[in-house]
Amino acid sequence: MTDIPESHPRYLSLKTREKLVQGVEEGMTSKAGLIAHGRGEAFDYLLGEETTPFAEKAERYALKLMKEADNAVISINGNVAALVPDSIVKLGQDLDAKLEVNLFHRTDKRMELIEKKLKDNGAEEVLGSEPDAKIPDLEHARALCSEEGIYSSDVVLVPLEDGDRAKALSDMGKTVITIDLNPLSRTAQVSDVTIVDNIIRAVPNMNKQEPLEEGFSNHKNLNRTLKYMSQRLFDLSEEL
Ligand code: PTJ
Repeated sequence: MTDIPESHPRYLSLKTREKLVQGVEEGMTSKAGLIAHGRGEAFDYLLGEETTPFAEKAERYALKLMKEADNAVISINGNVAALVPDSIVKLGQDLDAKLEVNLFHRTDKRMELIEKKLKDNGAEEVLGSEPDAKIPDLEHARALCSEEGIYSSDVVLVPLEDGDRAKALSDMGKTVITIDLNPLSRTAQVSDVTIVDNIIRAVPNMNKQEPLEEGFSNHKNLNRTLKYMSQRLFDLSEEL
């Protein structure tokens, strides 16, 4: 890994990139994962690289839904495994949620490496490598899932998800929660709870927060997030 001095003004951002590059080198993260992250970074700039009050509210509402679920499942892909392997395992344990590896660019090798990464970080059971069910209306590999996990889940957390699959899960009647820095992505738009935050902040935050007990409207929350981004751009332009 490139040795990045802690004094570098973009230290955290560069370290995060390095984790993904390492994930690719180890074979866990897809090359497309690097592109996806770059897009996420651009949106994070608009948020000021901070968790907004709207993201925090969505995170806390997600905790409530997952706690109350009969079968909560967290879907893990190559970016999630590279960026937050420890805190996502902890979240699963705290919420009694199952972990399932579910990949867009699926190969047996990647499935195996991601499962190992999660187990190295304390996960006892990781679903996904022996799929016995399919998400309806999706082409072959992306549809593969486990009957006891994603297929029968009532609440599913799908961080950094493909819009098609998020929609298919929603069409199955599941409550879909996503973490996605792009509030305009198809996933962000079709989910029941959209956490517009960087996963490197969102998951550790969720480990610390209490479930939200007041009402929540995803539509209003997304709307406020977009206004927040627009206002921030406006304020920045005024400073120039
Ligand atoms: O490991 P795989 O094969 O399952 O592939 C995973 C990726 C992420 C490559 C795949 O699902 C993909 O191509 O996703 P998309 O369609 O590019 O969507 C990813 C979304 O996540 C985009 O809207 C990004 O803005 C957002 N995103 C990227 N990095 C982060 C993020 N959101 C939160 N935190 C991030 N660090």
